[in-house]
Amino acid sequence: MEPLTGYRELPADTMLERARASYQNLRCRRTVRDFDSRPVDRAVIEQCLLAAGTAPSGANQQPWHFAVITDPERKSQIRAAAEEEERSFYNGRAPEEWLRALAPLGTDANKPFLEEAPLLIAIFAQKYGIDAQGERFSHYYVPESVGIATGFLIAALHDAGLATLTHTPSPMGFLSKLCGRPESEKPVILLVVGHPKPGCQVPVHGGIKKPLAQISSWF
Ligand code: IYR
Repeated sequence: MEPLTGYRELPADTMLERARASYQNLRCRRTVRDFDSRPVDRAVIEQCLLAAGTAPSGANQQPWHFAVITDPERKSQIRAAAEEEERSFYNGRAPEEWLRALAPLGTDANKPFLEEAPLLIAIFAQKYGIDAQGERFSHYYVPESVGIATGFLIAALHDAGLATLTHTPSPMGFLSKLCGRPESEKPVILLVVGHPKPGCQVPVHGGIKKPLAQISSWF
């Protein structure tokens, strides 16, 4: 054990002020699909990845890996593979109900942002660990842990003035090969990161959030 050093209690009014500021910052985040190609400083991304890596995880096993792709050739390969999957998704594989749910977003099989955005972060979940002897060991609460770390990452990128798209080409197995990741890891999210294109438009639908009374209850 060691002393808890990072925590400091805040006066009640400061607490409320900061909680409000945090909400006001996060409520401005919008998922963007139209990216400028301006590059982003690697040091900024590294700080955001470090922030993601502080997330709580099952048994502190940190069962995640973030593969950052900036190389145009690799981005093109990812776009080609993703669009192939998306074409089959939009042209038959997706059930009607799913397509109806997506209609307000206006998405289709075209994914130019996969080449236009300066960087893509492929997020991998480590289904199990491999020890120094090459033996497998169990990881616990993997989807929850990776989801929390991804949330931290999105919030850190937003705070740094970057826009993101939580993209989920389905299936996305092609990312394992393109990023050279082992069988023990499953790609779960392809986060598109960069600056929004000037004049970028976003769907009205995405900005409508459920009210507090609907998303919470108190006992
Ligand atoms: N992967 C597809 C479809 C898609 C699915 C969901 I759920 C979304 O919130 C958005 C899109 C695509 O990227 O177009």
